[in-house]
Amino acid sequence: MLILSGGTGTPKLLEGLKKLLPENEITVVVNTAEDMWVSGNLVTPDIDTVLYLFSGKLDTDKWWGIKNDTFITYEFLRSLGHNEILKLGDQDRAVNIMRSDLLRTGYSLTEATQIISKALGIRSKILPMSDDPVSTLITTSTAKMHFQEFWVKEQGKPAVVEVSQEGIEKACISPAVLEALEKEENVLIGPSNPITSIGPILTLKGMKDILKKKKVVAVSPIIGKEAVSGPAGKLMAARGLEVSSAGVVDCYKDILDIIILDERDDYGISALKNAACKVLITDTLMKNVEKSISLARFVVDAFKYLD
Ligand code: FO1
Repeated sequence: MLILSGGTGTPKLLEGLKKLLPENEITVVVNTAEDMWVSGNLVTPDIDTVLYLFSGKLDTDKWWGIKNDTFITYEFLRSLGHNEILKLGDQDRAVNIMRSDLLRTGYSLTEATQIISKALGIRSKILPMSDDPVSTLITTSTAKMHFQEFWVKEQGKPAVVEVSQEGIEKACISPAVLEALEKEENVLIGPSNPITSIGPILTLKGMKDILKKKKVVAVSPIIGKEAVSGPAGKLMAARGLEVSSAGVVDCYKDILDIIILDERDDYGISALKNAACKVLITDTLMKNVEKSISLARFVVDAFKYLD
């Protein structure tokens, strides 16, 4: 199975999938539009969450960073008056340093990710969506800023006027992702933010045309008129989309075969009664590992409807 991932929603489902499927049958294509250079090193939050999840290192209280990491460098930098936007743990920073060093030596982001992945003992394929830089920018009523500045520094509070992705027109799907897509029939879009986590992957040139030919199942990250977590609602509204599972289906129109809705999502269930895609209903709230595994099982079974 090939999974499109970003943020923290899809990694929760990946936690279940990796317990059900052989690790070498899992390929994760990851959003890179939230990547940011911090103090000279490239931080790739969505890739790292997946790397740390598969290597058993993820801090699953926050769903980013390494569990039991220390923050000695971050705190010392602060004491010197150097305030970083992202609170980077020491081990997490070590991964960022290794990645950035590999990039400076001439490796692509895909190659650097493969090297780190191997060093962490991971057998699943974790692939950045592109080797070209893309940045999600948020325009508020007073400023235009990087996604991390909006989400971490401003705590997602300012009203959002526009969401754009700098570099997306020039960015290409990486050769490794193209190769993986050639081999894989089943594509899962995890319950991540459709605008900033999944949106950049789908906007890459040619991606939607490839996915039209695949079996595509998505799990909605919205229940009723609210996102399960994160800024998805605010950002969907800024794009003029309805904040609902119907709005999610709108984002994935033309490529989606099945949408999985939460059993509490009365609004979505009724709004999608006559949807062009099939609608399946289950408990999608992954409050613990057991819930992640049962949703993962439901997702694996959903693809059988498309055989
Ligand atoms: N999220 C926060 O809310 N505060 C942080 O200080 C923070 C630091 C951080 C460092 C490394 C990393 O890989 C992720 C980090 N995140 C932090 C998470 C990140 O901002 C987002 O949750 C992801 O971009 C999700 O889409």
